[in-house]
Amino acid sequence: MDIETVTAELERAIEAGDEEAGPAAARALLDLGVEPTYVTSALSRAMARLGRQFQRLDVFVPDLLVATDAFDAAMQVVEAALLKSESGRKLKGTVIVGVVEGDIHTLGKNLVAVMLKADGFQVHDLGRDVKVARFAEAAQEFQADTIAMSSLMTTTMGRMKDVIDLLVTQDRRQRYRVMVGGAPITQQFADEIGADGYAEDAPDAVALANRLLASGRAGGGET
Ligand code: B12
Repeated sequence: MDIETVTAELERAIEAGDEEAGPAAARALLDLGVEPTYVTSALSRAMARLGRQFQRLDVFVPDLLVATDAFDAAMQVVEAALLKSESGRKLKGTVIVGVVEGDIHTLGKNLVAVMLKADGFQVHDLGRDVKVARFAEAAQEFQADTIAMSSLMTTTMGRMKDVIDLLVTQDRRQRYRVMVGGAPITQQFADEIGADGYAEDAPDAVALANRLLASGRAGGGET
């Protein structure tokens, strides 16, 4: 089978929530020689399409849940391929990642975490529904230099500002580079809340983390 056909099969499998066909198609694509990021783009595309169907009430939460399981299963295959090249690399910086309080959308955050790891960052994943104070506490606990926050909902994106405000109150804001992302987040929002950077997808998140690292200083605004 050719790459195009298998890609279509992968996207179909994710949308249908097929936990066997999804990973099988992901594996087949890697065997055909595509880059792992090609597969993650296809996975994201399928989810975005499902999101639009959800908005039109063509599919419902249970459909999203089975699709999430299929996405996770396919991601395990891609993760193994992504992390294969990681071993032996010099560690870059330490990043804590998490989905903000009130939000349980984990797929994008997981993708960002894996790709940062694959690029040589040490990543501590705080999971989902992470309380505002926990971000600040974990940054200290893991001696992080970067805090990466994800939010998928307009109703939860405000928690990102709460975390930054808390760091300011604690007089610790300058110690960390703060990255934000997720479907409703924009560069303008990132600027408004005083984050150091925003990226639209996982590959851009990695590029951003490297840019912030190369800027040679802790947080406080990307120059
Ligand atoms: C799958 C899904 C779910 C699943 C989540 C399962 C899971 N474990 O993640 C389930 C079924 C649980 C769910 C529940 C709900 N959902 Co929902 N969900 C989605 C859906 C369809 C896809 C999200 C996704 O996984 N995308 C794929 C990933 C790979 O993409 P991504 O998350 O955008 O991440 C990429 C980038 O954004 C970026 N990125 C992400 N994080 C970060 C972080 C940093 C630092 C950086 C730099 C970049 C970055 O890189 C990622 C990779 O490229 C979206 C639709 C959409 N358009 O996003 C709705 C959506 C987010 N959900 C929505 C809603 C309303 C809900 C519910 C309230 C539904 C309900 N009635 O119960 C609940 C809320 C639960 C809660 N409290 O969080 C709305 C939100 C609307 C809003 N208010 O803004 C959306 C937009 C759907 C819609 N069009 O209405 N959902």
